[in-house]
Amino acid sequence: MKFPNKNIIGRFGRMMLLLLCFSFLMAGCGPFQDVVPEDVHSEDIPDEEENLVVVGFSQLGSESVWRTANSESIQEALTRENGFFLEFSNARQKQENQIKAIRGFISQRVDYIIFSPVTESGWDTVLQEAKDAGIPVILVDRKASLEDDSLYTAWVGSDMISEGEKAGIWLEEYLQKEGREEEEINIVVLQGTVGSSAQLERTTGFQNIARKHSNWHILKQEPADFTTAKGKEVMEMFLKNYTDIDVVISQNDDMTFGALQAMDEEGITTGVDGDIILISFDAVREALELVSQGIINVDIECNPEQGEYIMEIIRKLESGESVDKENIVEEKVFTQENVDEYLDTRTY
Ligand code: GYE
Repeated sequence: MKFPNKNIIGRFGRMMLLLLCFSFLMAGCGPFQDVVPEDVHSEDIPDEEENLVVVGFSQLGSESVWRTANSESIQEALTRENGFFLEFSNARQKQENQIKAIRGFISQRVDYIIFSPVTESGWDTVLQEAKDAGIPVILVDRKASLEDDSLYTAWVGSDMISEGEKAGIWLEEYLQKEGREEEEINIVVLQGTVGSSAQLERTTGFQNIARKHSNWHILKQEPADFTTAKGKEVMEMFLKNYTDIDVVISQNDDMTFGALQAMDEEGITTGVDGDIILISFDAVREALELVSQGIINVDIECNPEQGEYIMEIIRKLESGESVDKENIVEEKVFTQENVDEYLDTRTY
């Protein structure tokens, strides 16, 4: 076996620990009350013969349609039928909850920890604890900025700098097609959770392109936490402060939905025939429908279906094979021209 410390108590021992932790949790007095796994029931606790791979998953929250699809993809891959016992913990967008969940997984001696870090910094200590316990960590979706890269075994996610660049390149080409490449262009940006990979990298990527255009002016970038409610609030503020917005960039679809409500209330239209150019990220079904209707100009896809990749990585590690450290998922760009052929098959 690859991770020798785990053999000290063996898989059966870990099942017993899991059972013990679970009874604590049910009694409401255990160390994990704040990180109650959502899907664990006493009859689900695996027995020794099943020989399941126990995985603790700290998901950062449930703030967006994308996030729900990401959780589902992982839950659908790491099933009992596929040989896994998955403990799911929702951190509700709080780093402290994720740290608690990870510590809980360590004391249960799970076989693997997977987690999506809400923000990039602040993980060195807890991941060192996981390493010391001999538990491999697989990062999913967002990244962690670590002093020591050996604190995680693999990462599965998107190239979000490239996503930001795709948004910039699309805008470049669009303005050119419209004969507006010389015009002064005012841009506002609804950003995601401050310090998250998605916010940092999409911002950097777009700026990589924007800096080539002295006539593009980013009037304001304001965080709206990836939620519809915040997206609406921040867009209202933009509309109050700026009367000459040409482009709205929203770093996810949920904020876009909120921004659209705010603009609609002011009688402002968006999209191919609208007053404002609207650029979004994620490409969930409801947003793709708005692309098809010409209300969102372009949606840069971010692919949440990462469960299969994680399953493959764990299977390889279980059989002693090496794995790639970085695993980037495939993504497209959707406009009115190509969106209809993908709409039918979009499940989230
Ligand atoms: O774009 C957003 C979510 O980290 C890529 O997080 C993810 C982002 C996604 O809340 O909708």
